[in-house]
Amino acid sequence: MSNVIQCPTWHDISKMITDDDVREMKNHGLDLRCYEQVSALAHKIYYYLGYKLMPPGRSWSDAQITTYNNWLINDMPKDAAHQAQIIDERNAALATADRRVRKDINQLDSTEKEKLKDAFQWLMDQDPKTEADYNPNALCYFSLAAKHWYPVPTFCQHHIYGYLPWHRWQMLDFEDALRSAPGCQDVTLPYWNIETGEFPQLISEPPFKDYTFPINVYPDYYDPPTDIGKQGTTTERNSSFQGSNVVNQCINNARTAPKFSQYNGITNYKYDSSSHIMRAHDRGHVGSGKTMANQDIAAFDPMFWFFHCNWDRLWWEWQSSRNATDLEGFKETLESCDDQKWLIDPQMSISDPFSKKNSDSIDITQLEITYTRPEETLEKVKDFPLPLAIGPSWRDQNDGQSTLSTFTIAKENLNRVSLRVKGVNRIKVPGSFWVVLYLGGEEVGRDAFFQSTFSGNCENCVAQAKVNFDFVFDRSHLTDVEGNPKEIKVEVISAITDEVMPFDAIGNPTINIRMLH
Ligand SMILES: [Cu+2]
Repeated sequence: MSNVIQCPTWHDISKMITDDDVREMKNHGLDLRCYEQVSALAHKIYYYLGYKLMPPGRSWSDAQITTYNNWLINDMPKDAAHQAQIIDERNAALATADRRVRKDINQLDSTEKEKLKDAFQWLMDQDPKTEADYNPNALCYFSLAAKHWYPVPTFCQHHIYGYLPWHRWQMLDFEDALRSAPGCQDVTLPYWNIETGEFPQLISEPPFKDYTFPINVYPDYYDPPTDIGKQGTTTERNSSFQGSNVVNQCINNARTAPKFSQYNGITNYKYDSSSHIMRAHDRGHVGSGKTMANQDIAAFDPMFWFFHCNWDRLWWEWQSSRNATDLEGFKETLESCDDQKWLIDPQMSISDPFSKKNSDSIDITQLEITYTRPEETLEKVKDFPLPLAIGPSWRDQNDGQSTLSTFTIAKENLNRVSLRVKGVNRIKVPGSFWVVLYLGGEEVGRDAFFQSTFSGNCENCVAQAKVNFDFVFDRSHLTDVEGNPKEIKVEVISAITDEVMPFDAIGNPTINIRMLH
């Protein structure tokens, strides 16, 4: 036997035991063909197998020993039915476990840090060694991260209504997995308060520092634009977080959103271009590094979990500020024109592969989750260095135009202009990308879009191929000190390949400038 079995049953274990073994152990009063007898002594047997003391002269291969160890880890299932029963019992035990108090990652004490490391490392140790070993349902780091995008099927929901509920279930799923590590039953997932603008120190330590792909994540039919994600490659991260000012600006705008569609950024099934929480999330991904910027593989970077735990916390913070912490209250934040099927339809509201309903995700107190307040940062995040805002709170489709034949522009709006990069066909860009605005040769702002490198493969992405980017600033920035017009330049740059995309290759977007009023 050369391959490790991730979730073996007694059937698999018993096949590794030879008739010679059975004969020899009979003399010691042990029937190796009897499940009850072997499981009762299973850990002691592991000692002899693990140190290759037994069977004498025919010690097991490492793959066999690991398979046996996997059987122990999974509570020694006898057959498939028993395996299912064990999983149910584990879930029931988890449901009654202590409250999950999720803390700021910078607030963890040394015991909590060690436990978190142990739990991550344990999950990584359970990873498949070969593609044949890969089991999407196995409790291992690779399989848990794989639920996000690659390997197929690609479950994650981005830029659609279910984005926040889906990720809430994903965090819970991952936290449960961490809790199945030996001695880690009460570990909780901490969050990275992205508004600090700095990566937390802990993520520079193993096992959070990086992750090496044990097997290839990409399907055979797809040749990705970079090698990260292929077997043996390692995740890559920026040395420091980039773009925190725009992220913070979007978070602050989202905080004031009265309605969920404005908070979430979806109106009439369409991702809109205002400064909402999904935009903040997208920019956060792209500003974190090559792996986090790549939707295909983002979840394999260990920082992904702390990053996403924070979006869940921010959503809860917003829910709390809107009395939307239970389903009835939450429905009040939906606009009358919003379709609610994604939330309440018995089938459509289910988040695959977690088999959980979006409606059940709304009240996290029912899930025993609480969040501590983030640690106050000593150094206040610097102001945006350039006199430019990215996007108004909610740029209405009609902002900057009038339906009246006679009107006056309010004094405070006389100098406010909005520059919209309109109609970027994101399917034509290989993966996530930056949209950078230059005035007079100087970079004054950048926005980002987060997506898979193979977005043409996703029906949702194809249906929403054209996206817009808004920059809002004072009109005076269009001219230099002598009053001469500055050159206006926009670049669309792939965050995966660093390639600058010519406009005629990305659906000929236009740059529209309007006076806002
Ligand atoms: Cu994400």
